[in-house]
Amino acid sequence: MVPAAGTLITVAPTGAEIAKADCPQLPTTLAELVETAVACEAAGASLIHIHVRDADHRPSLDAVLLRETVQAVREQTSMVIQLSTGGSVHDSLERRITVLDAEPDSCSLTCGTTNFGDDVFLNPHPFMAQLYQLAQEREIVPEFELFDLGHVAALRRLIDAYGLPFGGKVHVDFVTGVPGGMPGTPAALLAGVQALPAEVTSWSATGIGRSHLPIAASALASGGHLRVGMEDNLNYAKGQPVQRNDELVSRAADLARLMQRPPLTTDEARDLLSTKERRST
Ligand code: KMH
Ligand code: ZN
Repeated sequence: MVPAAGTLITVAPTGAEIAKADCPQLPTTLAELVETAVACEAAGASLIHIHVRDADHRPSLDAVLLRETVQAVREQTSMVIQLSTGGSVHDSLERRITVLDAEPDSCSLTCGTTNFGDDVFLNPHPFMAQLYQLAQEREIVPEFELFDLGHVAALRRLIDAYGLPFGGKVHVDFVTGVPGGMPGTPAALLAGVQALPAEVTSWSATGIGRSHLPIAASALASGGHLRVGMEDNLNYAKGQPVQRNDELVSRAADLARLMQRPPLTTDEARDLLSTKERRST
């Protein structure tokens, strides 16, 4: 892997787990999401990982909402747009795969089933294989989400069976600290990094909750990129709830600059991931 000179900062602003009623500052409407995207791009994010919510602020995989969201964020920012295919733990595999119809630049692709708190986040191999091949066909770049060390082996199996993603790059994201997945510790993260297949061209990491900052620091120190956002962490510091996603992005950008690996521009992010140009000129 070529050492990264800059830092890809991904923002995951909403997620599917937190209720609006419990966290009114969570961006759940299209207007809030677009406003968040614009602020996060200005703060240094170049990739946005999106889950959409319906009019009642509940997680949704509605095709119209997804299309409208991709279109609006594409019009208002130049960030790489990644739609979640993970959805919520209650979404069916059949519905989750339809997310690609909204023509995002990128999609998440989780490399295995994981205990997710008291729930199960289901990703059987045939689903992963189907999603991977559909992403190749639609020229959408997958981001392989690795919640556990075994997911690295599942990624190896996918590449062996189906070759490289569209664009030829392989970008993975370690999601650490989920109750049931790999712990949010530097040791666990580095074990995952050391096991990555040679085909991987870049990796990022996020730590859920309290592991957010230690994982960000470990990733930066080890040549990785960063994912931050309210999907993963609702506290800026002890006793200080996050008010806006761009607070987390600004802090990540400061850390990256401090480590002499400044945030990538959106064009640099597109190069890193080899996404297809879908913006109209
Ligand atoms: N909401 C989690 C069950 C993804 O976006 O692909 C799954 C998730 C991963 O958030
Ligand atoms: Zn997600």
